[in-house]
Amino acid sequence: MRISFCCTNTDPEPWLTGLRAALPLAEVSVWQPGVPAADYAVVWAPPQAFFDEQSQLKGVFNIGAGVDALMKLRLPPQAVVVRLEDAGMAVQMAEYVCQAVIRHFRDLNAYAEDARAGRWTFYKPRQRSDFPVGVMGLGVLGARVAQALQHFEFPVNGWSRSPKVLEGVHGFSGAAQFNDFLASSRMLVNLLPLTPDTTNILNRDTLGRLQPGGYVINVARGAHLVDDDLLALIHSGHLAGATLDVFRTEPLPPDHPFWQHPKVTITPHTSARTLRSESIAQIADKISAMQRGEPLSGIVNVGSGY
Ligand code: NDP
Ligand code: OXD
Repeated sequence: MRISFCCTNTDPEPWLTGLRAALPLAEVSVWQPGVPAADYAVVWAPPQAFFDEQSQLKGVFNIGAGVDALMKLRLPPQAVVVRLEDAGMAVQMAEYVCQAVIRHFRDLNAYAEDARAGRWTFYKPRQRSDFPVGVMGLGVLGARVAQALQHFEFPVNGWSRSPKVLEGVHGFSGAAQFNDFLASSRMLVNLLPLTPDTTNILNRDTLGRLQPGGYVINVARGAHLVDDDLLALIHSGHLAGATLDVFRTEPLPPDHPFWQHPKVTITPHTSARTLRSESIAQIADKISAMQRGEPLSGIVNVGSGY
């Protein structure tokens, strides 16, 4: 069995070592034009030339949860596309989102600023019931985030394409219930995949439907958010601010207004990092299962784009 590794911005050596250790019978190598045909591919944002040449692949394993970069390419039609499921990302996402929610709810940015200025100031405690959190996307990551937020006793709403029942979460589904979901939420967490249906979904109209003093946490993809609409709604006072981990252009361009905005907190696409050893173990297990002809979870539905 041959495995071809084609991941942009990734040091291949530790991945090759890990994959060879987990699958000792496999020949694992970095893709270069002209290398022999492989059975499986391990990829992150590969070039189109990779699939044009490796058109016989049986399985394509994405070393991330989001497959939007892959979905823009022409893929071999017989290849099964598999994305990472959790692999250590869900707990990271839960801790990141909970800290962003709590930081806003508890006025911790204001306290940090006061401390730097030598001010011993108190802010009035807020009612948790006034801060319902809406989680967009109740998949592997969104469901874990919704569960973690409940530990801090925030009211939690969830929105997904198909109806989902999660204990303690007020569920909404489909386009028909989207406006009700937004109107029931003050803080909004985006954990949707980027697809044609969800591109620009965080815009002036949708964010304008959040409860006044709304707060946006985007940890999915930059192209979900219309940057200028977010800034306009913060400027108008309808939104209190945002925590953003993902951007239309990454790295965020130096002249982008998000860098200096006092009400926008940014991090460099780091809310849930791909963990190498967990990911290799998951991918190796799935390649072995495929070799044995067993069913797999985490298969991407290319028609729906996630
Ligand atoms: P999943 O595929 O497990 O979950 C996706 C969820 O979104 C599902 O609940 C799905 O609904 C819902 N959904 C999809 N399309 C729509 C739609 N049109 N309307 C309403 N709901 C919709 O994905 P994960 O939870 O594993 O990952 C989510 C995203 O998080 C990734 O696609 C990626 O972009 C991002 N991500 C970001 C990271 C970072 O570091 N910033 C790290 C990892 C991932 P249904 O349940 O009905 O299918
Ligand atoms: C992912 C990511 O999709 O890192 O896994 O953004």
